Amino acid sequence: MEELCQKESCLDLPSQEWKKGAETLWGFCAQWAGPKSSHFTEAARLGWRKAQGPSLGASVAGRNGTGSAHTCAFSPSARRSYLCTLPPALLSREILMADSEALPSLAGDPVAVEALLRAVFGVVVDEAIQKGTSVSQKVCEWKEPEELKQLLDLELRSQGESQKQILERCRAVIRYSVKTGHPRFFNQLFSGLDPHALAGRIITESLNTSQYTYEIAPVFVLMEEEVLRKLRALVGWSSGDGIFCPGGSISNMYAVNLARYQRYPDCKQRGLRTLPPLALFTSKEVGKRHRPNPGLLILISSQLSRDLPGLLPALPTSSKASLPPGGCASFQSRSVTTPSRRELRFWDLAPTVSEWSRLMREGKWSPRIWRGRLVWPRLRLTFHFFETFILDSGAVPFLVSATSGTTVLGAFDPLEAIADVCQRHGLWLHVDAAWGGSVLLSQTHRHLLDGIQRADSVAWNPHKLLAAGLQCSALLLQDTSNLLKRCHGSQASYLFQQDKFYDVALDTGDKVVQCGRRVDCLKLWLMWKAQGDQGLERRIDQAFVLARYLVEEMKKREGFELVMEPEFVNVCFWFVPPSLRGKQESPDYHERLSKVAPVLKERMVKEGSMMIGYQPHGTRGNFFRVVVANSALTCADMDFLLNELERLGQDL
Ligand code: ABU
Repeated sequence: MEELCQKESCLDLPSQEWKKGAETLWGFCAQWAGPKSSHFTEAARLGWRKAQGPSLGASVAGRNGTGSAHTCAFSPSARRSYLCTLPPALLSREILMADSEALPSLAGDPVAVEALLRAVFGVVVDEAIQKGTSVSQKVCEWKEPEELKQLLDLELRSQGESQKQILERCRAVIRYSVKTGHPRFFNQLFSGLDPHALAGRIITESLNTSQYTYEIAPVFVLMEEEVLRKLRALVGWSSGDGIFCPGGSISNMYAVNLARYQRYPDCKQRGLRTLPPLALFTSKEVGKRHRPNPGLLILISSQLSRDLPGLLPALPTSSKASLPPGGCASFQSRSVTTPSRRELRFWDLAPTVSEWSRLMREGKWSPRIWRGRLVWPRLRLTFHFFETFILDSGAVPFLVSATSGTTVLGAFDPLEAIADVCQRHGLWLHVDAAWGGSVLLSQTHRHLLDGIQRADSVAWNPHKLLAAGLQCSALLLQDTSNLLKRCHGSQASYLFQQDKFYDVALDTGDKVVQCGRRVDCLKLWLMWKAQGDQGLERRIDQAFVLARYLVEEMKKREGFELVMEPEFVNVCFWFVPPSLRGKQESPDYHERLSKVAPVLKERMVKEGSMMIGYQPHGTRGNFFRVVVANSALTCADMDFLLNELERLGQDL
């Protein structure tokens, strides 16, 4: 058979790929030589039949219409293939195909594929899931970056690796990754591992489709619609729209874009230069700088404006190019806080007064408005100030973004009061409930979000407290006028043909600014099916109970000082080490206390015993934030946390 090789080109073909190669080349030859070529037909038939056999080679030969011969041969026993005098285009395609010797392909060796995947799943179940969620194992295995690079052997090489090596690589990836499903992982607003959600994620990855059209994602288009309907119902809406987004910040930016488009529907055609300066109110924790009290800030946004041009894909390139750097006018970013309901005692406008004073000196603000407006720390008056300021500055207010569950302290803005202001002034009300939205499932605690039904849009991340898995971030809208599609649609003719054989309203791709979109609904849907509303509600309530348990236990111990009574499942506190106890009056007490959390964090991570986040917040120095989110947690884990902090900090 190998005599057929004309030595013009000899290619290595991996054993696992040889059948696939035979099929592929057979297809090329059939196309090129024509199926009627007797020489080709016979050889191809022979080759095809033999290609199915366990050890024999296959040969395909033919003659094209112009008389130039081409020949291909496969020799599985020698694990080589030869192909000769094929057109260069075909040759280069074959070279690309034949250059991968690492993994089995589905077509080439389904048995090897199955063996590989079963082995990988076994490693995942053993290492990532069982060990990864066991308190007898570490939550992380810290390595310095240079050492980790060596351990992982990250370089990508021309030669592929064996299945055994690949499995070792999977083990190493899992070993050195942080186990976010571990009961001692308190570091982020997500934690825990829901098996049904994970099953959904595995299926999603295996099916590998994009959510943009019904034709390629029929199940998921209908499922997304149903999941969003369920989330909207919990908000309190019987109709509306929505979309799963790549994260809460993107959901929030969508809301801004929609609010602006609703107010200026011709902005896509006319460009942003034609709009007046716009102003919005948003939760101060969206901003870069954090102040003592989470609440609202007025952000005349240079920060936000950086994000907006990316949300206008439908603008003609020329008008995009002519836009100012920001989508909202180029104002300074300034904040004024209002208190959230539990934090009125922290209310202090003094720093803000000096900022506004500077604006006044710079002629950006009328003194008339300045006097008599800022000094009262009362929500209504502060809003009155906002309104007056904005109107006087010429900026057009268009949106308020309130927060239900701030990132650090877990505070909830008073939505009813904010909704009153929005209603009075025709402002779009967006609620960033990325963290706190899941509380809507709890009959006991959903009052924290009273008023959310009055919002125009809501961002809610089930990947956080519900542990649906990253990412699962819903933007929910009360709108029923197809605003999402009108605002973001670009009518790509290769995806959204209007003469399709099914109802094209099912195609969701024009609701979003991206093109391909991950399927994020299945993991949530499957988990919800398994748990029901009741199971999910129990999880939320349990998290509140455990957070309260942790707080009460802290109060019994000497070395723990709460930042505030938690409103949610964020428990914020200082660990006061023995050397600082009773020294509260020392001038350097706060400075020294602020250094404790980073030291303890390093110790816990290097031991792998637990992970807790810390941060400064406004004028407060570093403190720990424990997020009680993992549904596998028990009181014993809370006790462990306190004991472990005491152990790690006993010499400080
Ligand atoms: N989306 C902000 C999440 C930050 C955190 O997990 O702490």
